[in-house]
Amino acid sequence: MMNKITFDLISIFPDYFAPLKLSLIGKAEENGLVEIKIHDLRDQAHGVHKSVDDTPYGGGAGMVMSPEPWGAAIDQVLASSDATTHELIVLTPAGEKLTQVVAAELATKEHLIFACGRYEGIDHRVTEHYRTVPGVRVRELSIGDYVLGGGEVATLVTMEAVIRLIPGVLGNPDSLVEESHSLPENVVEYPNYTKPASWRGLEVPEVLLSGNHALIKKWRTEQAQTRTRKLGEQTGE
Ligand code: 6GU
Repeated sequence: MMNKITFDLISIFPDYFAPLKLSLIGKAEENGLVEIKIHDLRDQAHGVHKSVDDTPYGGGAGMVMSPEPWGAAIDQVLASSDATTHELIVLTPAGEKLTQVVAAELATKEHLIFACGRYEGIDHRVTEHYRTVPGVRVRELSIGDYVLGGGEVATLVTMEAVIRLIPGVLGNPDSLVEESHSLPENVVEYPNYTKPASWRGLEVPEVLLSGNHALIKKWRTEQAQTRTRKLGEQTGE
């Protein structure tokens, strides 16, 4: 049997993960390629108000997530896992940028734990503590240079990027091979067309109808290079 990757997601909004039942990821779970377990952080909050946050030491705006519920939730996930190594992924705009290289690396792991912070983030001692726990690797990840309300959507993005790279998940693995040729130097693909050959007065480029595979390959490479150069001009790279 293929070794399956287990994903444990910890959040105060478990309903955010409903879309994981759909499409590619839903199919991957049905086929036993991944196992996804969702945990409500609030189950680990024990005060009368089941509070998971508090005011920041040193003052300042907003609230900080308390370390105790996070410690309890992560300990429980670790204790119920039979994996030998665990990646504790903490979603934060201050993290390392998620790239295709990072996604490909995560796709080789046996156990991924996603800690979804909200508010101004999680008490710093949580990552500090788990960095000292044997068998646990802590990875702080960001999905881009903008601020989200919490790590849940970033978790969905990261999971989609990772899960499609797991062997057996994609119907046609050739699409992964084509992608890998274009990474990381050249992340932009050539334009794609399908039937009809003429649509609203716009024609599919002749070369793609020619059946000349060498010529098609050359055209696609040129198109991808042109797109990559234009994107670079826009973003100042
Ligand atoms: Cl991982 N979290 C939050 N809150 N904002 C983000 C992010 C993560 N990545 C980009 N912006």
